[in-house]
Amino acid sequence: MAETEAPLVGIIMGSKSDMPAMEACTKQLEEFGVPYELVIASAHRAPAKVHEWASTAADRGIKVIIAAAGKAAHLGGVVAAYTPLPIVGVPMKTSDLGGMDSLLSMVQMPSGVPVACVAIGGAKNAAIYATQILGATMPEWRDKIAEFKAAMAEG
Ligand code: RP5
Repeated sequence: MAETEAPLVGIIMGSKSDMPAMEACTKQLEEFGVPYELVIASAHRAPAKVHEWASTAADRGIKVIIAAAGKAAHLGGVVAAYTPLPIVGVPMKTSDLGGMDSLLSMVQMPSGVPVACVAIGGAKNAAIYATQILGATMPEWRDKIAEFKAAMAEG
């Protein structure tokens, strides 16, 4: 990401242990050229940090948030409480329940507070989806997605 570019995607993850799995997300955003910012903040270990980051994200120019967390993965829902921005959750694979714990915690948000959710470990898809959300209103990113899909179709 160019230092001068204001981030459009905000990535938040519950632990630095989520970083290896989320490298597929940052790599894909970098391939698209989407500027992003990344923060590590746990909903249960650092709730004040989550609050501060989420409640100021829209004013910083962030358009969409990617929230990655594992186990009792309530991070996306907590972030959703503090921002009007759309949130894409990435449930982390876990050692105890294989990520089903993360998936169900994330995907089962009660009506009224949505968190979109990709597959367990679906970090790359989160990046693509976030870019598609940008593309809904910004032609530059819509074009990137169109190029990406055309390349996929060619195999
Ligand atoms: C969650 O708990 C994190 O998102 C991570 O996936 C999981 C385990 O965190 P660590 O104990 O590895 O820091 O908060």
